[in-house]
Amino acid sequence: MARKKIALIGGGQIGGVLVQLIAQKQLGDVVLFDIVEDLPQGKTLDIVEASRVDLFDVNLRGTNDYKDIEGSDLVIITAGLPRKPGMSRDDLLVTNAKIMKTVAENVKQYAPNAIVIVISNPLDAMVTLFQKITGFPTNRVIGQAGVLDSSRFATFIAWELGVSVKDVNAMVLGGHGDTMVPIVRYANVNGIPIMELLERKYNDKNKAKEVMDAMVNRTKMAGGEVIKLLKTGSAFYSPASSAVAMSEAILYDEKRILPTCAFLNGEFGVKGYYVGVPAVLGANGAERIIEFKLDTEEQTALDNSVKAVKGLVEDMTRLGF
Ligand code: A3D
Repeated sequence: MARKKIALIGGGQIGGVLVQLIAQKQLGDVVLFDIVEDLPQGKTLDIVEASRVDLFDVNLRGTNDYKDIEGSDLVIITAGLPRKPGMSRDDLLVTNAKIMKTVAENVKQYAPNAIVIVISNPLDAMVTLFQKITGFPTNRVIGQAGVLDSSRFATFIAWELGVSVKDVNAMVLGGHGDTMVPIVRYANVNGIPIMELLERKYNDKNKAKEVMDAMVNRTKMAGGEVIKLLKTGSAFYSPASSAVAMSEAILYDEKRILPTCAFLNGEFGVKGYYVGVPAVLGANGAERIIEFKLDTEEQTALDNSVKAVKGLVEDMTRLGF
């Protein structure tokens, strides 16, 4: 079987880590595209020179020419500016929409059959724009946000309970903004509900709720917390890992259920918008949305998050994108 071809559009912080992870896992041959001359060539050269040490053997190529992404099976997009301290993801809308427009036009021309994972922010709007410009079927255009947001939530829960993060299952739905919706009711440690464990730990229902609320809030603000510490940009290791998990599910047709920014056709009461929901990821991209019943509070929170996504998409349309 021929190796898969993976194009990475954007050779910045996330793009670089993506190349390294994909190479180490030998998921396929990589073409790293960036508009900055020599940057993607330098990054791929640096990474491939570790191939003897890391024992991987795939082709890595840096380019400033879109033609080189021709025939890619998978495209991951990180082109665009990241946030700086004090900025919201929405502040990036105009700049990154302009960038996404050229990216989408070129991916449409050179990799018309690819499955595409968008990471650029504001995420939900950028996925929407990419799909609109390319006209690709919606199952082939998805966004990475929920895998990372859920992993952040799981990490905080593991620290709080003093258990291995490997045993924590927690999911975050909704748009990738401050209105995202960590689902507390189904969060568990190997099947045991988190709230029960917290109530046992504190022997106090109110205290348990207070602790959970703090973890939910930290999850929602987790991107900003990293930016404040880094000062020059936003998180890049964990977003790259998250996109790689989605890529593996797609390339190996794993049918994993991962929180994915996917196009909804009535699921969860949302029609015609990209929002974070659990989706089955396999060889055909987002093959199915997994719907489940939300309680009133969760549905209200999701509706509120969808409202924020709609607002952003409307702003983008008004601005001519
Ligand atoms: P950064 O290190 O600045 O890399 C972005 C790269 O895009 C740079 O190398 C630019 O040269 C390149 N670029 C700019 N314009 C173009 C263009 N027209 N065509 C191709 N490449 C171009 O940023 P980063 O890697 O840290 O972040 C990339 C994006 O991901 C930003 O928009 C972030 O906000 C976003 N992000 C998303 C998440 C999610 O979980 C959704 C998390 C973290 C960052």
